[in-house]
Amino acid sequence: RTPASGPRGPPRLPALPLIGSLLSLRSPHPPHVLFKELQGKYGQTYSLMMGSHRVIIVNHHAHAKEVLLKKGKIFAGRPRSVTTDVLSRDGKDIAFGDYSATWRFHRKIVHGALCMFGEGSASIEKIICAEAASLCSILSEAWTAGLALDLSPELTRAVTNVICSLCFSSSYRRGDAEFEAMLHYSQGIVDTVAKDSLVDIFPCLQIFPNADLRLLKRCVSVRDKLLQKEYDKHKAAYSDHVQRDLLDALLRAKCSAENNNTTGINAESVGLTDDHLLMTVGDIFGAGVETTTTVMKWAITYLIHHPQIQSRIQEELDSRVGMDRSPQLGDRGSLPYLEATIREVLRIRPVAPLFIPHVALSDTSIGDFAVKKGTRVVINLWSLHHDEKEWENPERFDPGRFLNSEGTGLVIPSSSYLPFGAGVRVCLGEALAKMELFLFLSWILQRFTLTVPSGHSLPSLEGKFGVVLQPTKYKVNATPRPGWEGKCKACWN
Ligand code: HEM
Ligand code: PLO
Repeated sequence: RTPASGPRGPPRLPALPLIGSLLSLRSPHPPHVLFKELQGKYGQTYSLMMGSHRVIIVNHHAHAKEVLLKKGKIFAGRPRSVTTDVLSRDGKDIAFGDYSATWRFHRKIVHGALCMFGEGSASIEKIICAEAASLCSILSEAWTAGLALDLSPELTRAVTNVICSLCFSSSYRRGDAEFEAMLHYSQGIVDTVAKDSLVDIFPCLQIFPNADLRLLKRCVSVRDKLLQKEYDKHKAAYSDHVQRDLLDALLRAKCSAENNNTTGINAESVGLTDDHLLMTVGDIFGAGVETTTTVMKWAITYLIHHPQIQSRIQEELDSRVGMDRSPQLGDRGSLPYLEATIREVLRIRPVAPLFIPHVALSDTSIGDFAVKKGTRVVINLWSLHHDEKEWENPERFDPGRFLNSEGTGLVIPSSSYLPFGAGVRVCLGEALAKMELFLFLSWILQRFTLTVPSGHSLPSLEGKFGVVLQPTKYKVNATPRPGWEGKCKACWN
């Protein structure tokens, strides 16, 4: 650094030629792995150009925490992109919406509504347990019929029904046509949205027909019709006195802003338009389904790879819960090995390995590096969770890392662990996701042992990069554990 030139930005990757190879979909590595490797050459924090945008990649926890916590408000912006604009009607949602008074207001309402149904609430626990029971009876039916199952649609339906209850007070039955449509559109969105496709790198390309963008628009329009149908039903049934779900909570906030002339808050000015409400509930619905389902799939994938970890969880369940009742949230404290396993799954395969990009809202700095207003910042959670200085043998799946030396209590052994982000943009669904992961996994493992059918190879641990990092499809045998084979259906609850 020289006094004449002032503080410098982070090391830069050569611009265009490299970007061509870096982000083209033909690159052999997914972006999070490549960005981790590039540290060797450019250091932990470096910058590159994506089209005309400068992007800083942060690979170390100290800088990540400066961005998320210490300077959380400065880095609370979100970039706009063609695909996220299609998904969120130009950022009228929480996840892809820029930092603003409207955004803060929406986050507050959703946060309040989720807390109301959240931790400690008996009703959400009941909803999750009912879905866990139904999931287990499907596994049992498949076993009786001698079938191996792709668990993905079953897990998705269980998780979807929890979020459907919270958002809309509704649920889907097996084979429901609307649910099948939802599975299809949501996968289409996951495959295309926010992907480093050419459309996002070179926004001018949107004027050309593009297969990804066409698919995304088709899927978003199916989703929007479903959301609109729920919205219309809720509007028709709306009453000031009853608040059944998140959509009611949002409508109530809208109505009270519309009827309140005294405070100067009006519905339009705080952003409580129909579009905002729809996009917000669409976010919670989409995030609620895709994230938790993905973690469940990763957890099962790793348990199949590590039968000894699976049986240790089962021993813990047998000794602390037994066979005469089902696990409940109150058991969380007495099942540390299961909790440690969930933590380890979230470490080794982070759902959102690059988070959603943040944007600097004013000139600022990261460590000694100057950062200009408008710069995009990508936190590479993959690097944080696979940092060899913080985690011994980071690719080894070892829940024991999160236990104290006696194996009796939970610890977070490194500050390089941020599965839900932190600060102003921290995940809104952390508490809900943790309840679901705990209850679904404990119910399943109390009753079944999961394996791949004989002759099948173990599922891949690599994952498919997208807005969420998903495991690939495979079939599972769920064999009832001793004592559970003959139990009648009613006893499964
Ligand atoms: C944001 C992780 C489940 C709603 C995020 C972020 C991460 C994350 C890493 C981005 C933070 C950032 O950009 O700085 C996870 C994981 C989940 C999970 C690992 C499951 C295990 C959920 C659920 C919901 C949810 C169940 C909804 C109920 C959101 C929303 C945001 C978000 C709305 C955007 C927040 C904002 O931009 O202000 N989540 N999430 N998430 N999550 Fe989650
Ligand atoms: C998942 C597909 C849905 O159809 C739409 C949707 C909405 C919100 C997104 C979510 C998708 C993927 C995971 C995201 C979430 C908002 C926050 C969450 C990006 C695209 C994470 C992990 O950051």
